[in-house]
Amino acid sequence: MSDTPSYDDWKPLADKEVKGRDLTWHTPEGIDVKPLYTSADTDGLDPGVPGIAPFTRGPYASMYTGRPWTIRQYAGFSTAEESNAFYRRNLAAGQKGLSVAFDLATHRGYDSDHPRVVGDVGKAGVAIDTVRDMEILFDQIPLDQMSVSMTMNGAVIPVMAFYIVAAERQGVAQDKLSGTIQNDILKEFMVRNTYIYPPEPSMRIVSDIIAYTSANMPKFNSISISGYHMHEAGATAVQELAFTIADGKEYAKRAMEAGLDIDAFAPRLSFFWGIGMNFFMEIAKMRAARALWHDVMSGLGAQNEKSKMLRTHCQTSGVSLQEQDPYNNVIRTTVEAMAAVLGGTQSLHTNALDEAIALPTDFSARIARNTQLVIQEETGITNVADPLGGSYYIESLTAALVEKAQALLDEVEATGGMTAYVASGKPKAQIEEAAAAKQASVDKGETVIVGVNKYRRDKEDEIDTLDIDNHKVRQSQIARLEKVRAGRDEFACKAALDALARGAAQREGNLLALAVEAARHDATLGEISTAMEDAWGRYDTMPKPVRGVYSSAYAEDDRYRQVVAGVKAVERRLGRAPRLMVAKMGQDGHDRGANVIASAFADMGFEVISGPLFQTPEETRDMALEHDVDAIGASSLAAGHKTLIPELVGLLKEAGRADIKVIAGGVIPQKDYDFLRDAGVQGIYGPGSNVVECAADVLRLLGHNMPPAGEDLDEAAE
Ligand code: MLC
Ligand code: 5AD
Repeated sequence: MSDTPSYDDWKPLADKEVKGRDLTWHTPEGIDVKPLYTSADTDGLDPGVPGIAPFTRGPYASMYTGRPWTIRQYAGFSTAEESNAFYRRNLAAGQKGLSVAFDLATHRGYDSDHPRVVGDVGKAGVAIDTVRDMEILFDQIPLDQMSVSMTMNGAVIPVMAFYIVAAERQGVAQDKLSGTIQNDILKEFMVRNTYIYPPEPSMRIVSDIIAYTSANMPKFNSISISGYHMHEAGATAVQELAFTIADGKEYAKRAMEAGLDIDAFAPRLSFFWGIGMNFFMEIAKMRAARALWHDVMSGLGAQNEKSKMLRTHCQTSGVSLQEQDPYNNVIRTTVEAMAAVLGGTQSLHTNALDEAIALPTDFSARIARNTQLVIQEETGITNVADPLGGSYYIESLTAALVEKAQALLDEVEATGGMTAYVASGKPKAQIEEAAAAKQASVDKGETVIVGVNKYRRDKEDEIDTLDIDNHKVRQSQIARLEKVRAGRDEFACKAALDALARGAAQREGNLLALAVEAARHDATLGEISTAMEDAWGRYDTMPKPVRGVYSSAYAEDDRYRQVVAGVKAVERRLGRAPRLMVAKMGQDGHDRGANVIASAFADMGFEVISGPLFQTPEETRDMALEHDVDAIGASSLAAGHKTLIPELVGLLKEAGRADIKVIAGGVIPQKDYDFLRDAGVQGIYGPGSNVVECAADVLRLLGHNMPPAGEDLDEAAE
């Protein structure tokens, strides 16, 4: 073998070709990827075979040669009737499993008639208030045959109870139910933000659900431990791996502390990854995760091999998709789906091409689904288990990720586990820092996004998007709520809710068992949530955006320095720095964009006031007046913009402060721009906006004459 050419034989040839340029790729994970891998890199790295510990190559022996992954498209919008019809159309066209997206009112434990959720009902998912809604959602879908995933974390107790009772009313016993409940609260406190209660009682909910399902629902996955949302919030692969595996370990430990045998529940713990454009990194991430989990569960004393076998769902990345030239998104999703499949996923959602603007239409959902059908049925990829196993690069990258993630896992462990680590705010700050660095790299054109910061079209074509009339959905939900309340045995319902409230306050009984009883008596989602909220309160946090990432990334950038000089000029005129409030109104907890804006504007010299999540327009107004801000940037990613932002503009006018400029950013379809401008919104920034240019625009709004990009810096200073 000694005469086989090696890396050292190759290196001088490559150096000559590229004239000595360094070809090492320094990844955001801190891995130095070489331009070539050879057999020398995989010495001692034989990953074994699929279906046998440590399962690096896949949980099942036959993998897709035996059964392909489940095509499971996440969906839900408007009413239960409309979502049910959408599900049935999709199942008829080749989808294999269901995955329910609930609206934000439901996520946060509010009935549709609650005053805080006027802008949210039916918008980002389906509105569910009672068992009746759940029955309609699954009408003509036999729950003993269809596996159902439900993405629910905050209001997980009422939603699970409604699902169980809706099945009962279909004649299906609990032990026949198969599916998954997300039930992953730790990542909510880090990135997704649809928590309701403080961390401690929230962790009790998680273990009560694990206890209930392991006793009564043997085919149901009690949790979907999710890295996806960290990925979407900007986490590197190492962060996503380490924090997610650490979350899983924490849940397992809590369940064991509650007296459960690890092998009774661990086979039904499942995972969920976000899959972005970094093709090989994502494949290696999924393989590394399986090896790490095997190790963690062995360490906790699991005996059953199934307890140590990581099974996962994947979703292609939403943030990687763009508003500009949206058909490029089909290509991106295909590449990401290939990574998920080559990484060995068990279940997959592929995003629709209109992702950056709205929820999928029938048209965009069909292309998204067909992306999977084509890979499954036309490419031959499913004919070999783990076809990339043994690749020098893949195996090296897998090992590098295991090593880096293990180091971060050790750090978490040294802090006392993930609950403590989350409470320290460290993981959230680390992820936000990675997100800000990534945004700066995109803004500077170092990270290329075709059609956005390179090859941008002069004029974009409009595409049809889904529009939901939330007022109409809300009216129909309120009508059904009234009907359900009028038809129930009020006395029995109240008794069941009281029992639940006692169970929550006194730490007795299983909360899900108590809620199932209340659901049988038609208690509403809001009532079940309130019964527990009365005992524990609602949890609030204040955002703490990171500082300094932009200023260091942009230290040498002329346009950035021009804007900084402009801010200084405004500061001289006002006698203080210009003040921007970054506001999040409604139940939309997506705060990556808001945090990036807050941190970049602060770095450029603005005084930034970050409003808390979940404000009403009144609360935003009050805070803006209290801090006497010059402008409010309202960030909206869940379609509440047409209701909440115009309301805020009106409230400022009423208060005699029409001078406070309101700008909007986030997922806002072009077709809504005129509506918002007519309502008095002075600037709108969709996905793909350059943050430095946004700041230049805000200065212009504040009356500062910013020279266009490229003009002389000294001129800009005054
Ligand atoms: C699978 N099986 C095989 C096999 N492959 N049997 C023989 N040979 C093979 N090759 C068997 C399995 O053992 C199992 O049976 C059955 O087939 C189904 O396979 P599975 O691997 O369990 O697949 P699935 O049922 O699809 O479950 C996948 C999962 C699950 C374990 C990852 O947790 C899941 O579906 N998760 C989806 C989560 C989701 O959709 N989340 C959306 C989040 S959206 P048995 O008998 O062993 O069960 C979101 C966005 C947001 O979060 O923020 O709102
Ligand atoms: N229907 C379909 N997809 C949805 N997503 C979120 N809500 C819905 C919904 N109601 C997808 C998007 C988003 C990710 C979190 O999930 O792709 O980016």
